[in-house]
Amino acid sequence: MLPQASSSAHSFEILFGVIFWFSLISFLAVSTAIVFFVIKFHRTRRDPFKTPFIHGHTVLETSVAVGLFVVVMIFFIWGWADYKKILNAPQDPLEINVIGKQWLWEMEYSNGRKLINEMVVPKDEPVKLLFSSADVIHSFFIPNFRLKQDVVPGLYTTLWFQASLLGEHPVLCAEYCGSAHSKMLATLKVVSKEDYDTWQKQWEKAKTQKVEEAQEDAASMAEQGKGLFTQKGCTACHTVTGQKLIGPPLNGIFGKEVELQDGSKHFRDENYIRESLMTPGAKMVKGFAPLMPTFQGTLSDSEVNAVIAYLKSLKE
Ligand code: HEC
Ligand SMILES: [Cu+2]
Repeated sequence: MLPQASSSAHSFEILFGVIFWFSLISFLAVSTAIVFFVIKFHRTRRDPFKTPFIHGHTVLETSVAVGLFVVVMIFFIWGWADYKKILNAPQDPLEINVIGKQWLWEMEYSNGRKLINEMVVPKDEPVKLLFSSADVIHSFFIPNFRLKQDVVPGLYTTLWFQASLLGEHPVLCAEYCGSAHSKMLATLKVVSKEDYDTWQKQWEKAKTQKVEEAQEDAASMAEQGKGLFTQKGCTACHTVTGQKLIGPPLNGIFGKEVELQDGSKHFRDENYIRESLMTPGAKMVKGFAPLMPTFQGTLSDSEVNAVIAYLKSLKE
């Protein structure tokens, strides 16, 4: 059996066991009874007697029906009581955003720290996961915790737990989501509260240092943006050398004004570029046709940031 690594794992497993063994024993009892009756009441072709007419037995039938109803209600009420415990998280849990996308899990902590396919949580502390999907339906499944939650596009779903066992626990995607579905794996690391705090503090310290090296960072982001510019097909319509194609050239545009179709002028800042990518029709550059496709859903937030950094880095 898998280890029971969360506060709810034990009670779920007891209920699961009760239902499993009850079903298995009932199944064996019914099958045995069928075989027994088939043999006992078997008649050969030569047997001259017709099957006797059997009258119903109201008391027996009613008691079987009532008995089964009671059993089902016990399972239902028991299951509901357990389920109610995982419905609402206790006050002030540690919240982690989890984004499911083809084919990885992205975790984002409230301090901005992002991890791919890896989650670190403190032991014995309530943790609440807030799920969203970037594409199709996924399902976040932690077998050792006996917990699973669907991750649905356009909808926030949640799950909370209290990890009770230090160590690494596998996380799987439990909803078929495309060709690499089976590789959509993550690791959930449970560490002590002290280790968790130092883990976060170290990162926060490193981040502050990084801000000081922001210059270098911007350069690498621009580099990433340059790659995306070719990968995402921008080069089909845009140059960065001043020539017009289907779209206007994009060198040296950042921070300058653009003349729009209706004759008005607009300052090209980050929001303008972002809007050009997400809703290209919102502000049309004068002299061009509305041919740019939207990159909503194709470019992630951080990719848009990289493209902006690249456009910023281009001089006239
Ligand atoms: C199918 C052709 C096409 C593709 C592909 C395309 N664009 Fe465009 N783009 C245009 C056209 C046409 C315009 C001008 C009309 C408008 O404003 O929508 C434009 C406008 C823009 C503008 C505003 C330009 C200005 O002078 O203010 C930006 C920024 C831009 N595109 C960036 C991109 C980026 C980045 C990509 C790739 C991720 C991209 N475009 C892909 C056709 C395209
Ligand atoms: Cu998936």
